[in-house]
Amino acid sequence: MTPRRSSAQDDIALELVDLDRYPIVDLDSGAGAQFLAECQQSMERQGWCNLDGFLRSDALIRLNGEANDLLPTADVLHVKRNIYQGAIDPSLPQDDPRRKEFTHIAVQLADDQIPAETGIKRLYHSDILTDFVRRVQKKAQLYRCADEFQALNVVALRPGSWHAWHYDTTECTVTLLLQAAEKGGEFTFLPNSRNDQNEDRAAVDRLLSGDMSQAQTFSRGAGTFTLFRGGYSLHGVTKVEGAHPRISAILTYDEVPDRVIDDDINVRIYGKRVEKILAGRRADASA
Ligand SMILES: O=C(O)CCC(=O)C(=O)O
Ligand SMILES: [Fe+2]
Repeated sequence: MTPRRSSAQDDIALELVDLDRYPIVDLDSGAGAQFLAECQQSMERQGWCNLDGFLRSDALIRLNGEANDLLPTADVLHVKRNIYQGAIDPSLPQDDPRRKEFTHIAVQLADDQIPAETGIKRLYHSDILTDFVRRVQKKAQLYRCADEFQALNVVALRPGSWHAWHYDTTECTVTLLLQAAEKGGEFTFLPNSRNDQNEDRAAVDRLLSGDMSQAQTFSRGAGTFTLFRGGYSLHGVTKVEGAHPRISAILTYDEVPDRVIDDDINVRIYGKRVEKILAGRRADASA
């Protein structure tokens, strides 16, 4: 009888990730341990870790092709929200910029619209990848977000669109650029602009008023994998310019297992489609 291959050997990360450059398979010895230490230092020093060319070039073509094939089935979302994505701090004055709502328009596939067999879904479900993200973020436990809509998203920003400033509803986010904008479309953020107690309000207000001088931005080519603490770092994407959309995959993680997001937040983000799904479910439950 042929022995069953171990799940590590079946892990899609082994096929898609440029393991020569980014040895995420063995982080406990040699080149892998050194690489992990560098990522952790980058996270600690700067609040982010940027891995250019993380996907092998053939994998990038495949994942971007799949995203482009699926995107015509996606909804065009008009996402209107304040930066906290939920309740605004009522102690803030009415005209405080942090009470402001911003709108961005995105063609967006929610997790439930991305088939299990796609490369991006399989990559997100890779335990090797999740463990790598956990160790870079220095968490004792890290789980893929369990929310049926938010866990993994593919977001296309068309020319003229931006991604409005916000904090993510989960702490650790990875953004994987699948198709770069010709111009603009820069991922921009304030690393660790808040913690559980405080927020750097001066820096936040500056960004919200359009002053980008304190914000971190860096150009990222397609295939770049960026780790940061999205729940604690105010961020967004500048206006996309040129002829084609910018497409990124958003992979979310949480220290708490089985993390799901409140229905009202999901309805605010994903709109009518999700509202219908949730209402249908409530109707079934009360039938
Ligand atoms: O597209 C990106 O790089 C970031 C998008 C983002 O912040 C989000 O979807 O929460
Ligand atoms: Fe985000």
